[in-house]
Amino acid sequence: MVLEKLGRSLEQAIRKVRRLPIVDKDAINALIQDLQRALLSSDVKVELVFEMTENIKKDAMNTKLTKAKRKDFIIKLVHDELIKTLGGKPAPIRLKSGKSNVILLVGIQGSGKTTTVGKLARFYKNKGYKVAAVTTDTYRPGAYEQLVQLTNQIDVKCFGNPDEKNAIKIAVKETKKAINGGYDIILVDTAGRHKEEKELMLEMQKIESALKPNEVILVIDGTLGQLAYSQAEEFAKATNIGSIIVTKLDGTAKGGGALSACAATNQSIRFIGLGEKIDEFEEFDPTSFVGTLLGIPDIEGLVKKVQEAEVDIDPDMAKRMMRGKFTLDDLYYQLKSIKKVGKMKNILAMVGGGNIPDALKDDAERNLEKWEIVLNSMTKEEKENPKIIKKTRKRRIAIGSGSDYSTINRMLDQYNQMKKFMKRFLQMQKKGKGMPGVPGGMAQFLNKMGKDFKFS
Ligand SMILES: Nc1nc2c(ncn2[C@@H]2O[C@H](COP(=O)(O)OP(=O)(O)O)[C@@H](O)[C@H]2O)c(=O)[nH]1
Ligand SMILES: [Mg+2]
Repeated sequence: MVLEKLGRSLEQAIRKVRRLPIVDKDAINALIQDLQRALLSSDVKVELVFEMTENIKKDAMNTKLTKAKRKDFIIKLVHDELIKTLGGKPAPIRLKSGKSNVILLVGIQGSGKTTTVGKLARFYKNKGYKVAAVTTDTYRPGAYEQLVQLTNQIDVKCFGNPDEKNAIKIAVKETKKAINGGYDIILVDTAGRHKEEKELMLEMQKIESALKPNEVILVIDGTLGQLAYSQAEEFAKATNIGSIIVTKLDGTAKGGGALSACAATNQSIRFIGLGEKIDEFEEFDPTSFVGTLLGIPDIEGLVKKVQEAEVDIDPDMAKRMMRGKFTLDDLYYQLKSIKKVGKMKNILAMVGGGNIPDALKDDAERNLEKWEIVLNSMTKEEKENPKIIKKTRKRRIAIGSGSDYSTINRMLDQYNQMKKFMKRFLQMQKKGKGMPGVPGGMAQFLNKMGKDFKFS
Protein backbone atom coordinates (compact mmCIF):
# COMPACT_ATOMS: atom_id res chain seq x y z
CA MET A 1 0.00 0.00 0.00
CA VAL A 2 1.07 3.58 -0.59
CA LEU A 3 2.14 5.46 2.54
CA GLU A 4 1.93 2.27 4.47
CA LYS A 5 3.22 3.63 7.74
CA LEU A 6 0.99 6.68 7.71
CA GLY A 7 -1.97 4.52 6.79
CA ARG A 8 -1.29 2.13 9.61
CA SER A 9 -1.06 4.81 12.26
CA LEU A 10 -4.12 6.68 11.01
CA GLU A 11 -6.10 3.50 10.90
CA GLN A 12 -5.06 2.66 14.43
CA ALA A 13 -6.14 6.08 15.64
CA ILE A 14 -9.53 5.68 14.00
CA ARG A 15 -9.96 2.18 15.38
CA LYS A 16 -9.25 3.46 18.84
CA VAL A 17 -12.06 5.98 18.52
CA ARG A 18 -14.43 3.35 17.21
CA ARG A 19 -13.78 1.05 20.14
CA LEU A 20 -14.54 3.66 22.79
CA PRO A 21 -17.90 3.51 24.51
CA ILE A 22 -18.15 7.31 24.40
CA VAL A 23 -16.03 9.94 22.75
CA ASP A 24 -15.34 12.55 25.39
CA LYS A 25 -12.88 15.41 25.62
CA ASP A 26 -10.01 13.15 26.62
CA ALA A 27 -10.71 10.84 23.73
CA ILE A 28 -10.66 13.74 21.29
CA ASN A 29 -7.39 15.02 22.72
CA ALA A 30 -5.88 11.55 22.43
CA LEU A 31 -7.06 11.29 18.83
CA ILE A 32 -5.55 14.67 18.02
CA GLN A 33 -2.23 13.55 19.46
CA ASP A 34 -2.30 10.35 17.46
CA LEU A 35 -3.06 12.26 14.28
CA GLN A 36 -0.29 14.76 14.89
CA ARG A 37 2.22 12.02 15.48
CA ALA A 38 1.16 10.14 12.36
CA LEU A 39 1.21 13.19 10.09
CA LEU A 40 4.48 14.56 11.38
CA SER A 41 6.21 11.25 10.87
CA SER A 42 5.02 11.33 7.27
CA ASP A 43 6.86 14.65 6.90
CA VAL A 44 3.77 16.83 6.74
CA LYS A 45 4.73 20.40 7.60
CA VAL A 46 4.38 21.19 11.30
CA GLU A 47 2.21 24.28 10.77
CA LEU A 48 -0.11 22.35 8.50
CA VAL A 49 -0.42 19.50 10.98
CA PHE A 50 -1.43 21.91 13.71
CA GLU A 51 -3.87 23.71 11.51
CA MET A 52 -5.49 20.44 10.47
CA THR A 53 -5.75 19.01 13.94
CA GLU A 54 -6.93 22.32 15.37
CA ASN A 55 -9.80 22.34 12.87
CA ILE A 56 -10.74 18.80 13.74
CA LYS A 57 -10.57 19.49 17.44
CA LYS A 58 -12.68 22.61 17.25
CA ASP A 59 -15.43 20.93 15.27
CA ALA A 60 -15.30 17.79 17.34
CA MET A 61 -15.56 19.67 20.63
CA ASN A 62 -18.19 22.17 19.56
CA THR A 63 -20.64 19.95 17.81
CA LYS A 64 -23.49 18.49 19.74
CA LEU A 65 -24.64 15.19 18.38
CA THR A 66 -26.08 12.04 19.80
CA LYS A 67 -23.61 9.54 21.17
CA ALA A 68 -24.01 7.16 18.26
CA LYS A 69 -23.62 9.78 15.56
CA ARG A 70 -20.74 11.46 17.33
CA LYS A 71 -18.23 8.75 16.59
CA ASP A 72 -18.98 8.74 12.90
CA PHE A 73 -19.01 12.49 12.85
CA ILE A 74 -15.53 12.71 14.31
CA ILE A 75 -14.18 10.09 11.94
CA LYS A 76 -15.68 12.03 9.08
CA LEU A 77 -14.06 15.22 10.35
CA VAL A 78 -10.67 13.53 10.13
CA HIS A 79 -11.51 12.18 6.71
CA ASP A 80 -12.65 15.56 5.38
CA GLU A 81 -9.71 17.42 6.80
CA LEU A 82 -7.29 15.01 5.13
CA ILE A 83 -9.06 15.38 1.82
CA LYS A 84 -9.01 19.15 2.15
CA THR A 85 -5.28 18.98 2.78
CA LEU A 86 -4.75 16.93 -0.35
CA GLY A 87 -6.69 19.36 -2.49
CA GLY A 88 -9.80 18.41 -4.38
CA LYS A 89 -10.07 16.04 -7.25
CA PRO A 90 -8.71 17.76 -10.34
CA ALA A 91 -10.97 18.29 -13.30
CA PRO A 92 -9.98 15.90 -16.07
CA ILE A 93 -7.57 17.24 -18.69
CA ARG A 94 -9.62 18.88 -21.38
CA LEU A 95 -8.94 16.66 -24.35
CA LYS A 96 -10.44 17.77 -27.62
CA SER A 97 -11.60 14.96 -29.81
CA GLY A 98 -10.59 15.04 -33.45
CA LYS A 99 -7.54 17.11 -32.56
CA SER A 100 -4.03 16.43 -31.36
CA ASN A 101 -3.74 17.18 -27.68
CA VAL A 102 -0.32 18.01 -26.36
CA ILE A 103 0.70 17.27 -22.78
CA LEU A 104 4.06 18.62 -21.65
CA LEU A 105 5.92 17.07 -18.74
CA VAL A 106 8.37 19.15 -16.76
CA GLY A 107 10.39 18.58 -13.59
CA ILE A 108 13.94 18.23 -12.42
CA GLN A 109 16.21 15.41 -13.50
CA GLY A 110 15.53 12.14 -11.78
CA SER A 111 12.01 13.07 -10.71
CA GLY A 112 10.62 10.40 -12.99
CA LYS A 113 9.44 12.32 -16.06
CA THR A 114 10.55 9.84 -18.69
CA THR A 115 9.20 6.89 -16.74
CA THR A 116 5.96 8.82 -16.29
CA VAL A 117 5.65 9.53 -20.00
CA GLY A 118 5.65 5.78 -20.51
CA LYS A 119 3.07 5.30 -17.77
CA LEU A 120 0.84 8.03 -19.14
CA ALA A 121 1.14 6.65 -22.65
CA ARG A 122 -0.04 3.29 -21.39
CA PHE A 123 -2.83 4.87 -19.37
CA TYR A 124 -4.27 6.79 -22.32
CA LYS A 125 -3.67 4.00 -24.79
CA ASN A 126 -5.72 1.70 -22.60
CA LYS A 127 -8.48 4.26 -22.74
CA GLY A 128 -8.53 3.93 -26.49
CA TYR A 129 -6.57 7.02 -27.52
CA LYS A 130 -3.97 7.02 -30.24
CA VAL A 131 -0.90 8.07 -28.28
CA ALA A 132 2.59 9.23 -29.28
CA ALA A 133 5.56 10.35 -27.22
CA VAL A 134 8.14 13.03 -28.03
CA THR A 135 11.51 13.24 -26.32
CA THR A 136 13.28 16.58 -26.20
CA ASP A 137 15.89 15.77 -23.57
CA THR A 138 19.23 16.73 -25.10
CA TYR A 139 21.18 16.70 -21.83
CA ARG A 140 20.95 13.25 -20.48
CA PRO A 141 22.95 10.70 -22.48
CA GLY A 142 20.69 7.96 -23.71
CA ALA A 143 17.51 9.91 -22.91
CA TYR A 144 16.18 9.24 -26.39
CA GLU A 145 16.84 5.51 -26.17
CA GLN A 146 15.30 5.38 -22.70
CA LEU A 147 11.96 6.62 -23.95
CA VAL A 148 12.09 4.57 -27.14
CA GLN A 149 12.62 1.48 -25.07
CA LEU A 150 9.76 2.33 -22.74
CA THR A 151 7.28 3.13 -25.47
CA ASN A 152 8.28 0.05 -27.47
CA GLN A 153 7.01 -2.06 -24.60
CA ILE A 154 3.53 -0.75 -25.13
CA ASP A 155 3.70 -0.29 -28.85
CA VAL A 156 3.55 3.48 -28.78
CA LYS A 157 5.39 5.56 -31.37
CA CYS A 158 8.20 7.75 -30.03
CA PHE A 159 9.39 10.84 -31.88
CA GLY A 160 12.77 12.44 -31.33
CA ASN A 161 16.10 13.27 -32.88
CA PRO A 162 19.23 12.20 -30.98
CA ASP A 163 21.43 14.18 -33.38
CA GLU A 164 19.82 17.56 -32.78
CA LYS A 165 21.15 19.52 -29.81
CA ASN A 166 18.56 22.28 -29.63
CA ALA A 167 15.68 21.10 -27.43
CA ILE A 168 13.26 23.75 -28.65
CA LYS A 169 13.87 22.86 -32.27
CA ILE A 170 13.29 19.18 -31.47
CA ALA A 171 10.14 19.99 -29.57
CA VAL A 172 8.66 21.98 -32.42
CA LYS A 173 9.70 19.69 -35.25
CA GLU A 174 8.96 16.35 -33.65
CA THR A 175 5.64 17.46 -32.16
CA LYS A 176 4.63 18.71 -35.58
CA LYS A 177 5.44 15.30 -37.02
CA ALA A 178 3.29 13.68 -34.37
CA ILE A 179 0.43 16.09 -35.06
CA ASN A 180 0.66 15.29 -38.76
CA GLY A 181 0.56 11.63 -37.81
CA GLY A 182 -2.94 12.19 -36.44
CA TYR A 183 -2.28 11.24 -32.84
CA ASP A 184 -4.94 12.09 -30.24
CA ILE A 185 -2.50 12.59 -27.41
CA ILE A 186 1.12 13.63 -27.71
CA LEU A 187 3.19 13.36 -24.55
CA VAL A 188 6.26 15.57 -24.61
CA ASP A 189 9.14 14.65 -22.32
CA THR A 190 11.63 17.34 -21.36
CA ALA A 191 15.04 17.57 -19.74
CA GLY A 192 15.55 18.72 -16.20
CA ARG A 193 18.68 19.36 -14.31
CA HIS A 194 18.33 21.55 -11.32
CA LYS A 195 15.59 23.83 -10.12
CA GLU A 196 17.95 26.76 -9.66
CA GLU A 197 19.10 26.69 -13.22
CA LYS A 198 17.65 29.68 -14.96
CA GLU A 199 18.54 28.25 -18.31
CA LEU A 200 16.41 25.22 -17.77
CA MET A 201 13.42 27.32 -16.74
CA LEU A 202 13.90 29.46 -19.80
CA GLU A 203 13.99 26.38 -21.98
CA MET A 204 10.74 25.14 -20.41
CA GLN A 205 9.12 28.51 -21.05
CA LYS A 206 10.22 28.50 -24.66
CA ILE A 207 9.00 24.95 -25.25
CA GLU A 208 5.71 25.81 -23.61
CA SER A 209 5.13 28.90 -25.69
CA ALA A 210 6.13 27.08 -28.88
CA LEU A 211 3.92 24.04 -28.31
CA LYS A 212 0.99 25.67 -26.48
CA PRO A 213 0.19 22.38 -24.73
CA ASN A 214 -3.28 21.51 -23.45
CA GLU A 215 -1.68 20.95 -20.11
CA VAL A 216 1.71 21.22 -18.47
CA ILE A 217 2.23 18.55 -15.85
CA LEU A 218 4.89 18.90 -13.21
CA VAL A 219 6.52 15.65 -12.13
CA ILE A 220 7.73 15.69 -8.54
CA ASP A 221 9.73 13.12 -6.63
CA GLY A 222 7.65 12.02 -3.64
CA THR A 223 10.72 11.17 -1.59
CA LEU A 224 11.32 14.92 -1.25
CA GLY A 225 8.60 15.10 1.39
CA GLN A 226 7.63 18.65 2.31
CA LEU A 227 10.55 19.99 0.25
CA ALA A 228 8.29 19.35 -2.74
CA TYR A 229 6.66 22.67 -1.93
CA SER A 230 9.52 24.93 -2.98
CA GLN A 231 10.16 22.90 -6.08
CA ALA A 232 6.54 23.09 -7.16
CA GLU A 233 6.53 26.83 -6.47
CA GLU A 234 9.67 27.33 -8.52
CA PHE A 235 8.24 25.58 -11.54
CA ALA A 236 4.86 27.24 -11.17
CA LYS A 237 6.59 30.61 -11.42
CA ALA A 238 8.23 29.70 -14.71
CA THR A 239 5.52 27.71 -16.46
CA ASN A 240 1.78 27.33 -16.46
CA ILE A 241 1.55 24.21 -14.35
CA GLY A 242 -1.86 22.59 -14.77
CA SER A 243 -1.40 19.64 -12.45
CA ILE A 244 1.17 17.55 -10.65
CA ILE A 245 2.23 13.92 -10.71
CA VAL A 246 3.95 12.76 -7.53
CA THR A 247 6.24 9.79 -8.16
CA LYS A 248 8.01 7.20 -6.03
CA LEU A 249 5.33 7.04 -3.38
CA ASP A 250 6.21 3.40 -3.03
CA GLY A 251 8.89 2.99 -0.44
CA THR A 252 9.03 6.49 1.00
CA ALA A 253 7.90 7.46 4.47
CA LYS A 254 7.59 11.07 3.37
CA GLY A 255 4.70 10.71 0.97
CA GLY A 256 2.25 12.54 3.19
CA GLY A 257 4.59 15.51 3.21
CA ALA A 258 5.03 15.46 -0.56
CA LEU A 259 1.33 15.19 -1.31
CA SER A 260 0.26 17.86 1.15
CA ALA A 261 3.08 20.17 0.04
CA CYS A 262 2.04 19.87 -3.60
CA ALA A 263 -1.57 20.51 -2.74
CA ALA A 264 -0.51 23.53 -0.69
CA THR A 265 0.76 25.19 -3.86
CA ASN A 266 -2.85 25.11 -5.08
CA GLN A 267 -2.11 22.68 -7.87
CA SER A 268 -4.02 19.47 -8.10
CA ILE A 269 -2.36 16.13 -8.02
CA ARG A 270 -3.57 14.17 -11.00
CA PHE A 271 -1.64 10.89 -10.84
CA ILE A 272 0.73 9.17 -8.49
CA GLY A 273 3.67 6.94 -9.33
CA LEU A 274 3.93 3.77 -7.30
CA GLY A 275 6.92 1.96 -8.70
CA GLU A 276 9.39 1.74 -11.54
CA LYS A 277 7.21 -0.47 -13.72
CA ILE A 278 5.06 1.01 -16.42
CA ASP A 279 1.81 -0.06 -14.78
CA GLU A 280 2.72 1.12 -11.30
CA PHE A 281 0.73 4.26 -11.61
CA GLU A 282 -2.73 5.44 -10.77
CA GLU A 283 -5.10 8.35 -10.98
CA PHE A 284 -5.16 10.28 -7.76
CA ASP A 285 -8.52 10.58 -6.11
CA PRO A 286 -8.21 12.18 -2.67
CA THR A 287 -11.45 10.63 -1.43
CA SER A 288 -10.63 7.02 -2.13
CA PHE A 289 -7.01 7.64 -1.21
CA VAL A 290 -7.95 8.91 2.23
CA GLY A 291 -10.54 6.16 2.60
CA THR A 292 -7.78 3.60 2.12
CA LEU A 293 -5.41 5.45 4.43
CA LEU A 294 -7.94 5.48 7.21
CA GLY A 295 -8.92 1.89 6.62
CA ILE A 296 -12.50 2.84 5.93
CA PRO A 297 -13.33 1.11 2.68
CA ASP A 298 -16.96 2.14 2.72
CA ILE A 299 -16.44 5.82 3.20
CA GLU A 300 -19.51 6.46 1.07
CA GLY A 301 -21.67 4.65 3.56
CA LEU A 302 -20.17 6.53 6.43
CA VAL A 303 -20.51 9.84 4.67
CA LYS A 304 -24.14 9.16 3.95
CA LYS A 305 -24.83 8.34 7.54
CA VAL A 306 -23.22 11.52 8.72
CA GLN A 307 -24.92 13.57 6.05
CA GLU A 308 -28.16 12.82 7.74
CA ALA A 309 -26.93 14.90 10.60
CA GLU A 310 -25.12 17.47 8.55
CA VAL A 311 -26.01 20.04 5.98
CA ASP A 312 -24.36 19.83 2.65
CA ILE A 313 -24.07 22.91 0.54
CA ASP A 314 -22.40 23.13 -2.80
CA PRO A 315 -19.48 25.51 -2.12
CA ASP A 316 -19.74 27.21 -5.51
CA MET A 317 -23.38 27.92 -4.96
CA ALA A 318 -22.70 29.17 -1.46
CA LYS A 319 -20.07 31.53 -2.84
CA ARG A 320 -22.51 32.94 -5.36
CA MET A 321 -25.12 33.31 -2.67
CA MET A 322 -22.67 35.19 -0.53
CA ARG A 323 -22.37 37.66 -3.33
CA GLY A 324 -26.14 37.93 -3.35
CA LYS A 325 -26.53 35.66 -6.36
CA PHE A 326 -28.96 32.80 -6.22
CA THR A 327 -30.30 31.47 -9.48
CA LEU A 328 -33.04 29.08 -10.48
CA ASP A 329 -30.40 26.52 -11.34
CA ASP A 330 -29.02 26.84 -7.83
CA LEU A 331 -32.44 26.18 -6.41
CA TYR A 332 -32.87 23.16 -8.62
CA TYR A 333 -29.49 21.59 -7.93
CA GLN A 334 -29.68 22.27 -4.25
CA LEU A 335 -33.08 20.66 -3.98
CA LYS A 336 -31.97 17.79 -6.14
CA SER A 337 -28.89 17.04 -4.08
CA ILE A 338 -30.90 17.22 -0.92
CA LYS A 339 -33.54 14.97 -2.37
CA LYS A 340 -30.93 12.38 -3.16
CA VAL A 341 -30.10 12.10 0.48
CA GLY A 342 -33.83 12.00 1.05
CA LYS A 343 -33.70 14.29 4.00
CA MET A 344 -34.77 17.56 2.57
CA LYS A 345 -37.38 18.32 5.15
CA ASN A 346 -35.06 17.64 8.05
CA ILE A 347 -32.29 19.66 6.54
CA LEU A 348 -34.43 22.66 5.76
CA ALA A 349 -35.84 22.47 9.25
CA MET A 350 -32.36 22.28 10.63
CA VAL A 351 -30.95 25.31 8.89
CA GLY A 352 -34.08 27.37 9.02
CA GLY A 353 -35.35 26.46 12.41
CA GLY A 354 -38.49 25.17 10.76
CA ASN A 355 -39.53 28.36 9.08
CA ILE A 356 -40.31 26.91 5.70
CA PRO A 357 -43.86 25.63 5.64
CA ASP A 358 -44.22 21.90 5.20
CA ALA A 359 -46.42 22.30 2.16
CA LEU A 360 -43.69 24.18 0.38
CA LYS A 361 -41.06 21.57 1.11
CA ASP A 362 -43.26 18.75 -0.08
CA ASP A 363 -44.06 20.74 -3.15
CA ALA A 364 -40.39 21.02 -4.08
CA GLU A 365 -39.76 17.33 -3.62
CA ARG A 366 -42.74 16.40 -5.72
CA ASN A 367 -42.16 18.85 -8.52
CA LEU A 368 -38.49 18.54 -9.11
CA GLU A 369 -38.83 16.62 -12.36
CA LYS A 370 -41.41 18.99 -13.78
CA TRP A 371 -39.16 21.89 -12.94
CA GLU A 372 -36.30 20.33 -14.77
CA ILE A 373 -38.36 20.38 -17.95
CA VAL A 374 -39.34 24.00 -17.37
CA LEU A 375 -35.74 24.99 -16.70
CA ASN A 376 -34.67 23.44 -19.97
CA SER A 377 -36.93 25.84 -21.81
CA MET A 378 -35.49 28.90 -20.13
CA THR A 379 -32.61 31.06 -21.24
CA LYS A 380 -29.53 31.53 -19.12
CA GLU A 381 -30.55 35.11 -18.49
CA GLU A 382 -33.95 34.04 -17.24
CA LYS A 383 -32.46 31.50 -14.89
CA GLU A 384 -30.03 33.97 -13.48
CA ASN A 385 -32.49 36.74 -13.11
CA PRO A 386 -35.99 35.27 -12.86
CA LYS A 387 -37.45 38.70 -12.21
CA ILE A 388 -37.54 39.31 -15.95
CA ILE A 389 -39.95 36.45 -16.49
CA LYS A 390 -43.16 38.29 -17.26
CA LYS A 391 -46.18 37.38 -19.32
CA THR A 392 -44.63 36.92 -22.76
CA ARG A 393 -41.65 34.98 -21.53
CA LYS A 394 -43.87 32.83 -19.36
CA ARG A 395 -46.01 32.00 -22.35
CA ARG A 396 -42.96 31.03 -24.38
CA ILE A 397 -41.63 28.86 -21.57
CA ALA A 398 -45.02 27.20 -21.07
CA ILE A 399 -45.32 26.35 -24.74
CA GLY A 400 -41.68 25.33 -25.07
CA SER A 401 -41.77 22.97 -22.12
CA GLY A 402 -45.33 21.80 -22.51
CA SER A 403 -46.02 22.82 -18.94
CA ASP A 404 -48.96 24.71 -17.53
CA TYR A 405 -48.67 28.13 -16.00
CA SER A 406 -49.27 26.85 -12.50
CA THR A 407 -46.10 24.73 -12.60
CA ILE A 408 -44.03 27.69 -13.71
CA ASN A 409 -45.63 30.03 -11.17
CA ARG A 410 -45.11 27.54 -8.41
CA MET A 411 -41.48 27.18 -9.22
CA LEU A 412 -40.99 30.93 -9.29
CA ASP A 413 -42.80 31.24 -5.96
CA GLN A 414 -40.55 28.62 -4.49
CA TYR A 415 -37.54 30.41 -5.82
CA ASN A 416 -38.60 33.72 -4.28
CA GLN A 417 -39.29 32.15 -0.95
CA MET A 418 -36.05 30.25 -0.97
CA LYS A 419 -34.16 33.38 -1.89
CA LYS A 420 -35.75 35.26 1.00
CA PHE A 421 -34.94 32.40 3.30
CA MET A 422 -31.33 32.27 2.18
CA LYS A 423 -30.99 36.00 2.66
CA ARG A 424 -32.25 35.78 6.19
CA PHE A 425 -29.98 32.87 6.89
CA LEU A 426 -26.97 34.78 5.61
CA GLN A 427 -27.92 37.87 7.59
CA MET A 428 -28.01 35.85 10.75
CA GLN A 429 -24.62 34.43 9.97
CA LYS A 430 -23.36 37.92 9.34
CA LYS A 431 -24.52 39.08 12.71
CA GLY A 432 -22.75 36.10 14.22
CA LYS A 433 -25.97 34.56 15.45
CA GLY A 434 -25.50 30.90 14.75
CA MET A 435 -28.52 28.96 13.71
CA PRO A 436 -29.67 26.60 16.41
CA GLY A 437 -29.00 23.02 15.54
CA VAL A 438 -26.59 23.66 12.72
CA PRO A 439 -23.71 21.24 13.10
CA GLY A 440 -20.13 22.41 13.18
CA GLY A 441 -19.13 21.58 9.62
CA MET A 442 -21.74 23.84 8.11
CA ALA A 443 -21.36 26.63 10.63
CA GLN A 444 -17.63 26.61 10.21
CA PHE A 445 -17.92 26.54 6.47
CA LEU A 446 -20.23 29.52 6.40
CA ASN A 447 -18.13 31.39 8.89
CA LYS A 448 -15.14 30.87 6.71
CA MET A 449 -17.05 31.99 3.66
CA GLY A 450 -18.17 34.99 5.65
CA LYS A 451 -14.60 35.87 6.39
CA ASP A 452 -13.57 35.39 2.80
CA PHE A 453 -16.26 37.74 1.63
CA LYS A 454 -15.76 40.26 4.37
CA PHE A 455 -19.10 40.57 6.05
CA SER A 456 -19.36 43.42 8.47
N1 LIG B 1 10.28 3.40 -7.06
C1 LIG B 1 9.95 4.21 -8.07
N2 LIG B 1 10.88 4.63 -8.93
C2 LIG B 1 10.51 5.46 -9.92
C3 LIG B 1 9.19 5.93 -10.08
N3 LIG B 1 9.16 6.75 -11.14
C4 LIG B 1 10.41 6.79 -11.63
N4 LIG B 1 11.25 6.01 -10.91
C5 LIG B 1 12.69 5.82 -11.07
O1 LIG B 1 13.35 7.06 -10.91
C6 LIG B 1 14.50 7.12 -11.73
C7 LIG B 1 14.48 8.38 -12.59
O2 LIG B 1 13.40 8.28 -13.48
P1 LIG B 1 13.36 9.03 -14.90
O3 LIG B 1 12.04 8.74 -15.50
O4 LIG B 1 14.55 8.71 -15.70
O5 LIG B 1 13.42 10.53 -14.42
P2 LIG B 1 13.61 11.87 -15.30
O6 LIG B 1 15.04 12.23 -15.18
O7 LIG B 1 12.75 12.89 -14.65
O8 LIG B 1 13.18 11.57 -16.68
C8 LIG B 1 14.49 5.85 -12.54
O9 LIG B 1 15.37 4.92 -11.96
C9 LIG B 1 13.05 5.35 -12.44
O10 LIG B 1 12.96 3.96 -12.56
C10 LIG B 1 8.20 5.47 -9.11
O11 LIG B 1 7.02 5.84 -9.14
N5 LIG B 1 8.65 4.62 -8.13
MG1 LIG C 1 14.16 11.84 -18.45
